[in-house]
Amino acid sequence: MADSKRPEWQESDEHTSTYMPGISSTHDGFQKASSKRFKKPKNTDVSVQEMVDQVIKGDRMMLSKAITLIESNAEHHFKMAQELLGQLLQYSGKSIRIGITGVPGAGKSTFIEEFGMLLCELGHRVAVLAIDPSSTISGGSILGDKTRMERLVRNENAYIRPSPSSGTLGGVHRKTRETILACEAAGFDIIIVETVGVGQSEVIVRGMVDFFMLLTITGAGDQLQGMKKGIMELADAIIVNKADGDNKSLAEKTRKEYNQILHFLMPPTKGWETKAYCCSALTGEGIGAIWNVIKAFRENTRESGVLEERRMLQAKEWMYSQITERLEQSFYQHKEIKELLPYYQHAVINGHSTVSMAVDLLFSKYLNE
Ligand SMILES: Nc1nc2c(ncn2[C@@H]2O[C@H](COP(=O)(O)OP(=O)(O)OP(=O)(O)O)[C@@H](O)[C@H]2O)c(=O)[nH]1
Ligand SMILES: [Mg+2]
Repeated sequence: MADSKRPEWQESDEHTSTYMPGISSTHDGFQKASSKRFKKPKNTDVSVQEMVDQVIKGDRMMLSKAITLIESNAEHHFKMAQELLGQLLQYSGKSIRIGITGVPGAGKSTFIEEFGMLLCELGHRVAVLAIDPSSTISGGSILGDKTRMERLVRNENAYIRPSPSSGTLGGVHRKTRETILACEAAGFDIIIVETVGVGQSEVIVRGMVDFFMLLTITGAGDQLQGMKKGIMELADAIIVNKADGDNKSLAEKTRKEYNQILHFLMPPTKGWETKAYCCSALTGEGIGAIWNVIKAFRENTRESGVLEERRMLQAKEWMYSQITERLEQSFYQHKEIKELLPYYQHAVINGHSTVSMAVDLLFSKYLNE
């Protein structure tokens, strides 16, 4: 690798250096010395520039490395990842970004497999990403699911990436958004972001996609009542899945019930009416019609400018949410604040200080570094 290709910050500090095992650029000195005695490591190290070059050619292995870099929590990897993304940005943005949510067992994985296969057959390249709120707590990951998407996993036009398995929801949010950009730069023109429907993560996914759909099932008289209106208000389509066999007529009835409720809700996308549809992820019936709905949505929102407006707003909101998160981290990790906080908290709880007074004093400390 030519040294001239290295960005400045890579050369500046040997210790926070660019050398990430299995991912990063080569420490030339090390390799020269070591190559005499050791075999060259299997996982050849690569520079950011090489990664960019390969990712934009659509190299999946390099895309995986790039995403691993994006997901890394190490500070110097963060810098590398930003350098990488800075260069990939110009190639991104050209996909349709689709979000899918639904309670466990609604059939999300089955649906994505069937839907993804259809899109691949139509000549698209599909990337499937996941946000799993439980993994941020447990450290586990839902997409052991690769096994449930067997056909899609093997399809060379599909790329499935499990949820980042650690970090705060905010951190996972950043990683997934940046992974979307990397996948787009690698030529994936349809990005599907899946999340289990359990609250906060729907709002996060809604904020990073163009089209958001709620996958649901029948048997839902009570479920309909109990379903948070809030989630329905985020959706551009509601899909009643498992409309097959004996369940078909019930699914149709449920679809109508949803449409009745939707009639009274404010749709999330200007100029687009959210409606309910039926499908069977198992038989594939109705899946093609859902793709037609998404295509119509894209046409409609492109023409009206709503799509562009949404993406601009999303980028803006993302920026502010990152600023808020950084500020919060910086405050709570501040050495003196960490020490003082318990005392002020105690004072507030016991009525010795007003909240405003305590906060004011803490901020004076924080800002007077
Ligand atoms: N009859 C029928 N069964 C389905 C359909 N879609 C999914 N299933 C079944 O429903 C069960 C759950 O499907 P999954 O695709 O794993 O559901 P999921 O939403 O991904 O579930 P989690 O990953 O746990 O959140 C499986 O046994 C599927 O075979 C469908 O359209 N019809
Ligand atoms: Mg699943």
